[in-house]
Parts: sequence; C-alpha cells; structure tokens
Amino acid sequence: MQGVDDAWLPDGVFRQVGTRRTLIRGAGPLVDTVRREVDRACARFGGRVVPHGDSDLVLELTGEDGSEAFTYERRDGRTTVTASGGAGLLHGFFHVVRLGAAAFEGSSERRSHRSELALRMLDHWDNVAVHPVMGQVERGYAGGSLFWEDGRARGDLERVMAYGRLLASCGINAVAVNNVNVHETEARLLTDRIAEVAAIAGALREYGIRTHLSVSFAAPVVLGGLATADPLDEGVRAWWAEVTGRVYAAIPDFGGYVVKADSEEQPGPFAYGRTHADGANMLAAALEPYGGTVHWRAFVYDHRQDWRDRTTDRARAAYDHFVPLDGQFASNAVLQVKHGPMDFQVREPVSPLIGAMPGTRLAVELQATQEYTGQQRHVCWLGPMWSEVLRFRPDGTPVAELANALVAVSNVGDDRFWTGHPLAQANLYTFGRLAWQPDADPLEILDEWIRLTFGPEPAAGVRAVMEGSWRTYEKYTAPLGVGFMVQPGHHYGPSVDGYEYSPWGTYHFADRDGVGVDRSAATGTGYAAQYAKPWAEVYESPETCPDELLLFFHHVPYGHVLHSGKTVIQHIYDTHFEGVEEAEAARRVWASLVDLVDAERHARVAERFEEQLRSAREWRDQINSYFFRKSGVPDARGRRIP
Ligand code: GCW
Repeated sequence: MQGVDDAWLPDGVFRQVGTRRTLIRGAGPLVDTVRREVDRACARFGGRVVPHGDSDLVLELTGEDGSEAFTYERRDGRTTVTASGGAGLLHGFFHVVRLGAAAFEGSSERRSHRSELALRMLDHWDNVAVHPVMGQVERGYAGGSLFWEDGRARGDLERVMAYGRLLASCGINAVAVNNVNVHETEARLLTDRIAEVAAIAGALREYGIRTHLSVSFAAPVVLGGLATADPLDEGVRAWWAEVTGRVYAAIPDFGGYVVKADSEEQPGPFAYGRTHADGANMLAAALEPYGGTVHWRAFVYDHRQDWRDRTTDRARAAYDHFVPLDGQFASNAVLQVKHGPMDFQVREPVSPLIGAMPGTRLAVELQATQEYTGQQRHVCWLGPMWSEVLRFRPDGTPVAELANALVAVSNVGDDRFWTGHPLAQANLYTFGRLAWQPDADPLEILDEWIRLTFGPEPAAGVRAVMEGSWRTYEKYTAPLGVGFMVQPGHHYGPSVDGYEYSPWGTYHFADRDGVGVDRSAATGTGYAAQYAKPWAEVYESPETCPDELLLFFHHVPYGHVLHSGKTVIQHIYDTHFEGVEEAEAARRVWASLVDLVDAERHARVAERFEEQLRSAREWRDQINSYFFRKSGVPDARGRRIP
C-alpha cells in the first residue's frame, strides 16, 4: 500500500512462493485469500498458479471444519500444506512464506501444526471520537486509530485489510476494535452504529480475524432507556438478548464482548449489589445462542485509596475480588487477567489470580502498547518478559497451559510504520508468534522477525540493538520490581514521588532507611500468601525472593545485600549507569547500520534514539539523586550523581 510500511511482509518475502508453480485445491473465502496472495506473489516474481499437474507447492483444503491447524511436509521435491479449515490453510501458507527458501529444499516429514491457544487477540484501546484527555487511542503511541476516523469507521478499509494480513501472518485471530473505557459515542457502536463495526469486521474477515466489541455495562440505561442495568433484571436480560441478536444479524461471526466493569469509573454490577459473575453471566447468556464469548476483565481495584492506609494493597485486589467467584462463571465467560497484579510495569510477578481459579476460563492480558515501557520512543522488545510470564508455573502447570486465550493491548495506529517506533513492530509480531506457540524461544522469533523485515545484512546489528532492550529499559527506570516512579497521568519519564501521595495505590515507601513494599504474610499486606507453594514461600522472605522482585515484596534497608552480592543502593546506582551506557551502545550500533537499512526507517529509529537517550539520562539522574539524597550513601565507585 502506498506510503505505508510493509513491516515484516515486504515483497521479497514472497519471492520463493512467487517464483514457483503452486496448485491450490479447495474452495471458500479463505482459499480465495490464499489464491490472491499466491497470484500477487507470482505476478511479482514470475511463477504461476497451476490448475493441476506438476507443481512445487500444493495448498489443499480438505474440508471446512473451521480448524486453524495445518500439516506441512516436503517430499520428492514437492512441498504440501493441507488443512481441514480455511484458516488452517492461510496459516499454512504463511508458514511456507516464513520459511522462505527452506520451504523448497531437502525434505521434511509430515507434521501437523496447531496453535496452543485457541484465541489470540488484540485489544485496541481506540476511541471513535478523539477523547479530550486520552486522545484517539488511549495509551496509543502510533498516531490515530486504524479503524476510526473523523468520528466514524474509515470509508477506505484497505489499511484495515492490510492490518488483518499482518496479523494473520503472525497467527493473531481476533481483534477488539474499541477501547475498554467505553465513552458515550463508542457505546453506540453496539446498537445504532453496528453497521460501522460490521464494515470493519468484513475487512478483517478476509484474513480470518474475528471482531469483538467493548461494551458498556450501563448500555441498557444509556442506550436502551431502561431504569436499571441490573444483571438479574428480566428486562435488562431481554434487552441484551435482543441487542446481541441484532449484532449477530450484522456480523454472523462476531466474537463477543469485552467488558471493563467496576474499574476506574466504568459502570458495573456492584451498583446493583450483584457480583461480577452475575454481570458476566448475563452477557454470556445473551451471546451463548450464537457461540460468542464475553471477556470480563479482572482489573478491578480501589483507585481512590488513602495513601496513609497501609493495609489496602492494590496488588491483592484482583485475587480478592475474583477467587471467591471461581466456578460461578458461565462456560462462555472468560476472565481476562492482566499478567501482573498491578499494571503492566516493566517488572512484576505473575498475577496470583492466574492458576487460582481452576473452574473459570482464563485469558491472560499483555500490553504491547508501551505505556510503561518507553511509549514507543524507547526500544523495548518485550519478548523475553512475555515468554517468562507464559513459562511461569504458578502451581506446576505453565501459564500458557492454564490460559484459554492470550490477549495484548495493541500498539498499532495509523502511523506509516504502524507502531510509531519501527522496532516496536517486533512486539506485535512476537506476541502473535508466542500466542501460537508459547514455548517458542523468543530470540528465535526475534531473529525470524528481523530476517523477514530487514533481510540478512543488518540482522546481527538489529539483534544487538533489540535483544537486551527490555532489561536495559528496566535498568534505567524503577528498580528491583518496585514499579511506577513515572510522571502521573501520561506515565512517560521519571517522577519518583509522582504517585507516592496519590489515591492510585502505587507506592514505593522510600525513606531515609530503605525502600519497597512489604507484601509478606508475616509483617506486610499478606499478598505473598495469595500464591500457591512454592511461590508463597519463595516470595515471603527477602532471603529467597528473586532480586528483580525484591522491592515488590519487601521493604528493605539500602544496605540489604542482594543475591548478586551488591547492596540495594549500589545496585540502584550501578544499573542506572549501565542502563544508559547500554542505550548509548545500542544507538551507536543502530547508527552503524545506516547503509543496510532503508533510509526512512533508519531515520525514524535514529530520531527516536535521541529521545530515548535524553529520557534515559533523565531517569538515571533523577533516580540516583533521589536515592542518594534519601540514603546519604555515596556511590562506591565515586561517579557523579547530580
Ligand atoms: O494501565 C491503565 C491505563 C488505563 C487503562 C487501564 C485498563 C484502558 O493507564 O489507560 O484504561 O489500565 O487497563 O483498563
């Protein structure tokens, strides 16, 4: 598409398919999509689609059961993909594309590929109307919305289709098209504006992506004119049933609703003395006849707490609210839990809610949009963090196996590079690939993304810039899992005490003697006891708690010695100096790639690096000065702390 970056699908990636003879068998909308893709590649590179006979590549649909699985094999000089569902054929096609030349060399046994997680979804926090404080995309760092423009769904859906193509090629199969904070205009998407959602759904469907919608729990009152939104009220239930019927009339393969209720001012069942299970189940009942699902978010906490009150702990909230409801949720209600107990910090423990509700379907929510990880001005590849989350075993079983769905808050907008920072595309890609195969090595995914996006020449340099970027970011920002210390409101840049005396429940409690939050059961908020063994014990004591989470779980003196052998205060100084040095080194590597990367992409990243460096130094100096002034302990290495 003119003027828009082709991300990890530049033309060259299709060369191998495009120079060969391909036989396509089967019929259906997604087979048509595959055929279009192959035709396009052949038009560019001189191969052709053959109706029968000799071929290098066979793409065969053997049925239509909706499955996303496919088989792949190479034998006697021919590569064959079969699938029993159109989506499977599409995934198989992109598998061949990703393999490149390797798909047409040697031989490989027939192997079946299927996604670990049935639902791999992006939640867009897009508003239709530009919000006065949050802008069009809440926590968006890539321009305006891809879906909504000038107060309505885009007329030209070519870009949306190109987006669907990118998503399908990395394995994503669902998108929620509006913000979970549902404002007045957006509430209407459910009813009188459903045709706009249907238009977007039509474009995404071309690539096998299902559309979901965030709805307001108060819709029966706000849109329906009812006196109540009580989930047990018959009139309310009938209203939802009827409205949902109309949604499905417009979008037959509609995925379902996403709901943020009783959270940060959004309406919910508490107003009627009902539980979250009552609320979710009402919507589940409305969706059930059509096979839809409600994603009910567990991000429920008191955002008006008194900072003087040391007994309330925001980290405890989701578990305390939801665990007592285990077993009460309908089978098409999915509890959507943020991966950490707080809010997408650069380092958090895995939420203790994950694994604690065996009788409830679970979606784990990640944040691709870099709200707390550099806002797409800093390079911060999140693959290693997400992989750690997915591999974590709360109680023997890894998170990826406990979850039914993996969701990420999208980092995409109408920016020509999709994600503002071109290297942030890797987060989108990594999310899709990890959701498909959660035990994949994230570094292999990164290499794959680099190879597709940049080709071989700059690969080693790009890898050097990106592979450690999350840990680098962690080093120069809030230390040892303590979190926040960001500017209130927009959350960019340092402000150590920015939230310290606020109602948001995100404190670090630094004083002249020490820092951190005591979440032990023995002397603190008891949060550590929300975990099953062994974690409850591991986190309970500063002796066994992993260094990187120490200040999340414990308030310790500055002289406390970490497992690394350093004191907490020296760790703070050292990591902050190192983090900036690492960012400086990454910038130099990027500069050296100038002749190996296309000019515009190179320039955009180079420009972002200037800001990253400025900001990283700001972080280093504020954090180091703050803790030097509080503690009075000098840097053992005598470096200058302003
Ligand atoms: O992290 C916070 C964000 C809010 C967001 C909220 C949520 C959509 O600062 O902007 O609102 O989380 O996840 O609901």
